[in-house]
Amino acid sequence: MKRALITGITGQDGSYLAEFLLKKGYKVFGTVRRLSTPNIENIRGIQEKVELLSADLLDQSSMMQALVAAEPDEVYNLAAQSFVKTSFDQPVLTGEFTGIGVTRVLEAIRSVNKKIKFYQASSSEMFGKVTETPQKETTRFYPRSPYGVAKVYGHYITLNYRESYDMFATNGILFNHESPRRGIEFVTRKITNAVARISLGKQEKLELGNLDAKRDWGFAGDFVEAMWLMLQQDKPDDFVIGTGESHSVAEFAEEAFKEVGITDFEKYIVSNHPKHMRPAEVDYLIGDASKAEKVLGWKPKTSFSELVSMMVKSDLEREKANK
Ligand code: NDP
Ligand code: GDR
Repeated sequence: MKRALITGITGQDGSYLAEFLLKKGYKVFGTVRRLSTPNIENIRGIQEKVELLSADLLDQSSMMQALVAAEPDEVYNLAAQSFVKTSFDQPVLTGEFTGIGVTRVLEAIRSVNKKIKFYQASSSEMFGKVTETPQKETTRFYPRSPYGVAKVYGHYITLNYRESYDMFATNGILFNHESPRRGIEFVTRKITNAVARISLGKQEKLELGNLDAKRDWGFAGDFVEAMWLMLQQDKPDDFVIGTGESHSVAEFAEEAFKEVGITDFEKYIVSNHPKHMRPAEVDYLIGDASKAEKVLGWKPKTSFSELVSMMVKSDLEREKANK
């Protein structure tokens, strides 16, 4: 039986990946950090099937102990401060979690067992102010936020450990992926949650920032399969994962409101709200995942409209239950 350790198992991707690996017959371990109210909502359904270990990306020895306890064949480093807007408010902490944290995990692997395969959650935010469209593995990085800069560090330190210590260290450069488990602060979930509430008469307006930003949005459940496939290869490498389709925030909102029969959606939206504007914006991202298709045999399964519909339906159910 293969063994995997997931940092960030309580997050959106961690929970989908854990479910995916359990189905593949893995013994799954996940790290959780000490919080006053542990965030276990996403893994409630599989809590008895996974083993949770206490570890924090800020604490080197806890990462080492987690590796010693789990004895994993594969480590998926999904933990991070992952909200771009917050990275402008907490740039140093974001660097610690999202950047240096990667080195802590790599160092722990190097000390405990160099044969462990490592996956790093790199991001399309590294392309930032894009120098080429669509973006692929060779596209130059030009990050536009402390988060993006920290991810570039994480990306290159992963590459460096691959080359310096002959470790199986792989970067998955994933474009935005969403789901009903997406944190409520991210724009997609913020919209689908508001759409559900507005249609039920619980909310009047939706405050958003820049409606013109365009993203390549896929479904998280599809994307975790690509993470696993990357670690099943003979050699470590870097892969872009995206859908090859891009939509604006306004288009996402239009589609989501349509799902509940509202067509004049603009009247519910307050745009360019200063609270949600960023000091530097990423305007337009679209991924070219042809290398992943060729080498990994990976393709997205869920369309944009299926994704939006799934998220709106889930929020409607949740809001109806939350009287
Ligand atoms: P989430 O924000 O949903 O999850 C982040 C996870 O990291 C949570 O489990 C959180 O734990 C954990 N975490 C945060 N800080 C620490 C810390 N100091 N020590 C240990 N654990 C910590 O992110 P996603 O699931 O959306 O993303 C997973 C990874 O992929 C992240 O690295 C993200 O940056 C990256 N990424 C995501 C993309 C996306 O579109 N979703 C696209 C490209 C990359 P807790 O529950 O305690 O808060
Ligand atoms: P992003 O996701 O920054 O792409 O990072 P987010 O959903 O936060 O923003 C997407 C775009 O929408 C615009 N926007 C708003 N965003 C939020 N959150 N709230 C708003 O009210 C709002 N209005 C407009 C933003 O300006 C932006 O252009 C996500 C995270 O998951 C990262 O961890 C990951 O690496 C990247 O995706 C790929």
